[in-house]
Amino acid sequence: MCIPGQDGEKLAPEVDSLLNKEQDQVICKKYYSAFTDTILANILREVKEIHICGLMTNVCVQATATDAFFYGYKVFIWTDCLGYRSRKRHQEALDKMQRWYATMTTASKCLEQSQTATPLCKPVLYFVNGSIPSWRVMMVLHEKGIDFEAKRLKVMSTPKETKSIEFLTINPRGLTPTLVDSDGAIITESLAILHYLEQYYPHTLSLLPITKADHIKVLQRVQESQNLVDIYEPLEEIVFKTPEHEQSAHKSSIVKTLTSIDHELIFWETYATKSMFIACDQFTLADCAFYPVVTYLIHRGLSIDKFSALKDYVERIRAKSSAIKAHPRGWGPKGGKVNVFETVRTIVEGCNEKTVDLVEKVIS
Ligand SMILES: N[C@@H](CCC(=O)N[C@@H](CS)C(=O)NCC(=O)O)C(=O)O
Repeated sequence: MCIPGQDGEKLAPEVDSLLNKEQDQVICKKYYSAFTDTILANILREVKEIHICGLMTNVCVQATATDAFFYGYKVFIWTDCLGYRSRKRHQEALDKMQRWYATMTTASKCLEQSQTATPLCKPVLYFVNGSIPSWRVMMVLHEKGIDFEAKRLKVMSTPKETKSIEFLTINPRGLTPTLVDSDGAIITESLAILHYLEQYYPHTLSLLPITKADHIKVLQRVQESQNLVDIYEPLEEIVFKTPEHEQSAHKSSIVKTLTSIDHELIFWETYATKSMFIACDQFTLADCAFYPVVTYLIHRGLSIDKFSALKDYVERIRAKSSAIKAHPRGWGPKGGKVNVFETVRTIVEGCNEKTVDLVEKVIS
């Protein structure tokens, strides 16, 4: 019997060894049909074909195949991967399914077909290296194990590759990330792409929690992650876009911005204290939206030493393989060539003691 927590519930070692623990989703069912009282139909929203194997043919397999047919899938039964007690009942079930709604096939036939099939073209992600929005999308693509082609556009050279005619015809704003999906659908805006990938790649690892309470937190945190980006932005304007001799005119804006960053980080420290990941105890879209933001700021010289839960959180995510794969190319642990936080500290150095103290408190 498959009693939760007991040996009967475990997958056979041959099946277990084929599982990709990071990508494959295992769903426990309580009824004959795998669709009854599970999230299977939700996960397979965009899927057209369903292939069924398992046991027993005339019980769970047949019940699942019947439901799959009524959900509108094209149903395939792998006849060489079925288990049964009575050959007669097994054969009767196969005949019935074949007569009404299912196509009989075998594992080897499907494997052969998948090897000879022309590969589908991959989604293409246009990205700028080290940009927070592109980084977010890469995290999701890697976490969900979606095979994609990454096309890097250079923005430091003139003219910028993001403003080429070719790219502007794909995204008239000339901004990355821009995702061109394998069916030609074009989607821009990092946070919108995150939700798009979750919705249109449902057969991959889900990055949304099942419970309503956690789902709400994820939706909120994804949006909130942009707060920190928007608050920090003036510092980049001052450091990268303002001539050096004019920078000191922005002292009060620097102090205001640093104070706001500190205030914003207190929220994230609280979130990091409450759960394993930034929205709940599951790695979700919220982590993909937020982790690149905080890691970017650290790269630019922000210290989060005083936010111990946040610091632990960053270390935990940094070790994940999706974070390693999505990490901007050429970025080492030492931080960027321009230390924005250090630069603004030197700009406000001439301020009164109270202001300098405040700045020190925020950045160290
Ligand atoms: N709100 C957009 C912002 C996109 C954006 O500003 N992308 C920048 C990189 S951070 C870009 O592609 N810039 C190209 C350019 O400046 O030409 C998003 O979240 O996707």
